[in-house]
Amino acid sequence: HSRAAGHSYTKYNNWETIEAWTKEIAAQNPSLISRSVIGTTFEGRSMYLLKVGKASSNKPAVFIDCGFHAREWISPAFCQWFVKEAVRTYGQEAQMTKLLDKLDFYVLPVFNVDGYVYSWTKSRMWRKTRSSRTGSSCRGVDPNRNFKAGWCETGASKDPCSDTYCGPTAESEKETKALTNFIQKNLSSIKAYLTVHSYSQLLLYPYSYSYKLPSNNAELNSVVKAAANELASLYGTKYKYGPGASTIYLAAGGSDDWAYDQGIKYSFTFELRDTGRYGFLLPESQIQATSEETLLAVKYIANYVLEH
Ligand code: ING
Ligand code: ZN
Repeated sequence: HSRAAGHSYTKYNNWETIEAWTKEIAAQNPSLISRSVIGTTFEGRSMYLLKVGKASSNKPAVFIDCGFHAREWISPAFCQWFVKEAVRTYGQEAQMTKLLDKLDFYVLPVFNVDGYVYSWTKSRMWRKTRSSRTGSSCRGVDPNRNFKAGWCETGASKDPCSDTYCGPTAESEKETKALTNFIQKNLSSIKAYLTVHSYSQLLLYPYSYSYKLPSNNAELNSVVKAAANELASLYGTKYKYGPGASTIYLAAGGSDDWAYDQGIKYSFTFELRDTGRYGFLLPESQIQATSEETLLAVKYIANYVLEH
């Protein structure tokens, strides 16, 4: 397990601690984890990606990112938990062993690193990236409005001061570009895309940029229904599920819609606990339960993808 100074799976860790953790967990589990850098943020920080799985040729992959939005701290906490559980239960638990033998998980523990740091040091409720542009003193772009998927057509703002600012152009953000580059380079192996947000307890699939339904709507609906049942089986936590537009709201430029339109037919957005009592300020005492229940849903989806 990780011995990064001050790191805890049941606490929210700051960026410096998470960064050290990515290095440690990879160093301590060389046969299961390798670390790479897929890009650099606006402020110059590294975007680390952990590839988790037993080495073997031509494996399919499941991509999971956390920390799109700075204030959604439970999301990076889940990605860390996921990696810990993968290495802890490999060779111990049948399902995880099978998953890691047969597929790779690409885990991006914090996508919006600059925003995450800002939410720790300056403004707890920060959401966006931290990029600046000429013509406005407001900073940041909503990374989940910045993808080339009906970009800025609906449910997004052209005002740089808005929390849902879509950016000056699609993929204007270095963080967005790093992710789309990686996924496009690895499109032949990536079978599923999972992006983890909070809060609202939802399991969403495309589309969010329009009310149109994906071609495999019926299949995706049965997958999220079963995944939500798995999740609820542990502590009874209830999730709603369905296409983004009709389940929450119309919002263009999201990463799940973009990934789906790239041909990744299993593309999902998780909105973790809670439903608003604590909202983004989910207490650390709920990290373990939230992560354990979410893990069941993720494993269900990964196993489904492996068998289809
Ligand atoms: N919710 C997401 C948001 O970016 C979403 C919901 C999902 C929008 C998929 C578009 C596509 O608004 C949170 N909490 O960030
Ligand atoms: Zn979010």
